[in-house]
Amino acid sequence: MLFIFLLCRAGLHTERQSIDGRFKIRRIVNDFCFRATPISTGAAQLAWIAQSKRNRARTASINGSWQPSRHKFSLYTGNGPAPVNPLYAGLRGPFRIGADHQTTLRHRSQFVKTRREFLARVSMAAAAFRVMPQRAWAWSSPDSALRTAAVPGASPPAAIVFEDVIGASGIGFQLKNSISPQRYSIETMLGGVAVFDYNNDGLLDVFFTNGATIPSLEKTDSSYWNRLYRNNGDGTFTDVTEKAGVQGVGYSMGVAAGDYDNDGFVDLYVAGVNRNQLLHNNGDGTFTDVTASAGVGGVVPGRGKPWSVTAGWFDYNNDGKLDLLVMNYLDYNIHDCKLCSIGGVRTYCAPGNFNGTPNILYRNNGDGTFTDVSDSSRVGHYVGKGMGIAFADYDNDGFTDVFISNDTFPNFLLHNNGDGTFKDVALEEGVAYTSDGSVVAGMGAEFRDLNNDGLPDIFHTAMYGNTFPLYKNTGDQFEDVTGISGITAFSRRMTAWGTGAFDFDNDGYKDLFAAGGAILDNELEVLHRPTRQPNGLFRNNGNFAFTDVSSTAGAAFLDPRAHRGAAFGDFNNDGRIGVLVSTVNDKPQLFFNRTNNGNHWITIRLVGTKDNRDGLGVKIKITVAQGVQYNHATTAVGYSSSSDKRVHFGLGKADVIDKMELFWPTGVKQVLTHVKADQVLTIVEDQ
Ligand SMILES: [Ca+2]
Ligand SMILES: [Ca+2]
Ligand SMILES: [Ca+2]
Ligand SMILES: [Ca+2]
Repeated sequence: MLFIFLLCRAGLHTERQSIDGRFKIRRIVNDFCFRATPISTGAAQLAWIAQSKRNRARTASINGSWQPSRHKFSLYTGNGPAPVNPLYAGLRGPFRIGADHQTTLRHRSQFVKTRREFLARVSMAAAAFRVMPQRAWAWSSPDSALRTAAVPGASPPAAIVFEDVIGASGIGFQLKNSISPQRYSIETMLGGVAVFDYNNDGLLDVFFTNGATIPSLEKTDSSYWNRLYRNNGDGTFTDVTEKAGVQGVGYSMGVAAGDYDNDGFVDLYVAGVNRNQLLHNNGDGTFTDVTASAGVGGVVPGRGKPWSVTAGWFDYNNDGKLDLLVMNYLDYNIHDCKLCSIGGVRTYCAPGNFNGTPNILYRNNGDGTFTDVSDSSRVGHYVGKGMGIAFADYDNDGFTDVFISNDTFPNFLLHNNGDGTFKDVALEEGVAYTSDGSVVAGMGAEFRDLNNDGLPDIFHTAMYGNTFPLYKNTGDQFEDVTGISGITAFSRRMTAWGTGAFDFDNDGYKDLFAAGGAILDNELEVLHRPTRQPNGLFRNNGNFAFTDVSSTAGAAFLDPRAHRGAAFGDFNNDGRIGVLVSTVNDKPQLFFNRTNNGNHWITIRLVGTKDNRDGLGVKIKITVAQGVQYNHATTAVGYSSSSDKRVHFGLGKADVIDKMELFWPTGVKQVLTHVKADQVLTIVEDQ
């Protein structure tokens, strides 16, 4: 250890040789150094150790460093297939080719002035190399301006309290994964839920995805059915699964709710291991499986039907019709897959044992059919191991962008170019890796404005030993503010899946929820860590300062379980946001929010006319006496789950909204003034 420490002090961690023999040593040193090295002021370094896809035995590395004091950009590559020309395509300035296949490029002064530009250069070089990143590290400066917004001397706010009402709800659902002695990876990954109003009575209904028998992957009896429960409005729910015809097929996993045909009734897309399903809501309490006629079965040309974990609805081309993003996870075949053990005990394999699979983007043609545009949009070109999808127009250019949290793989931030194409800008925007350059096990994702500046921020859950990264959108770039957020202590010792940013105490700041649960069912036995874990709740104090308030959220909230998907909505329209959480091989939790602080609220139900009927993608800005707030309409939240499409704001002590501005994706701007608080308000898009 002392030896490594001395190497770090001596600066060997910036050693740029990439001869095979030294490679391992450097990686070991790097693994230590990025933790041991203090954050340097403004400097950014990034080492991208990569393997050639074409020849895995040979290794290429791309290393770069940027320091504002020197305005220097260096880029080194070496020891790979060395496609020199594509590497320098688009790069200006002098470069020289060194010995030992090492190519060196230096730029001095004025050329690369910002960290963002530096990262863009490295990203471009990596793309030219066609390499897969394995590890990177970077340092960024801490933001000393970030402080808690708590007022000195103010009394502490009332606790956010949840009551689990599942017992009296009449919901008898049990999530069934068919656990096997072989421990097939799919078994630990299920559990998506949806919260949506299928019958337009103003009450949120709930939908559960469910597993199937293994290895057939068929729902051989009713215990494997997906389930829909109608909300009766009195705290009870009625099982309408059979009447609605939503029992499902295959080993189901995720769900996305959206009215794709603009008929006023919300439809469902169910993603699964072997079958995906589009269920059209007929408006009479029944659904019809239209997967085949719509052309959205989830088949990737040349690959068959990969394992889908979730999907999301959004209008990427602003034509008023909801399009569908299907997220695929590992390249996995239950009949011919790797099996894993720890200490001789069979466990679920880590994702590193499998390749990723491309995601699919379906464009809505408006006639009940969809066209696979994965290739032309480039969405299918970015192959990761996605678990979370979240939508927001992070750069306010009018087109909805996509964040994808990848499992032990750099995240994607797919910028919507507005011309039908997307580009992954995660590295240069600063959300591919954490601030210490780590790739974490990205799970559920959220993409909303957390500090009320109109710029959507990014949060995602991860596994034990990682922190749950929190990225602040600065308007120029994202900055990892996890370290000053107050969530690290909790997140380092937890694994979490579902997540969401909702203002649970209606004080004007969106709080964070995380559904806890270990990945392995035998985690305690093999890793000596709790298998069952409680949920986490973090109160937003403003300025990215959060307080872990899990312990005061109610006894049921702390019940440790194998939690998975979570969906959010106000089940009884009292203005307080509740949570539905699934649990592997157990009943779900249905949390009604019992927070009692007298704060005001408003929930906005959008009706698009020119835009998509659900109003997904609509940005809303409200102004009250205490300040402004922003939110946008989306159902893709957390892990494999779908939340209420309605847009909720907590208003604190304000009982009137002075001004409400709505920005519809197709360009309509609508302004309302002096809007009364404490109501579910329907707003129809101006013609
Ligand atoms: Ca309903
Ligand atoms: Ca569209
Ligand atoms: Ca955008
Ligand atoms: Ca709050």
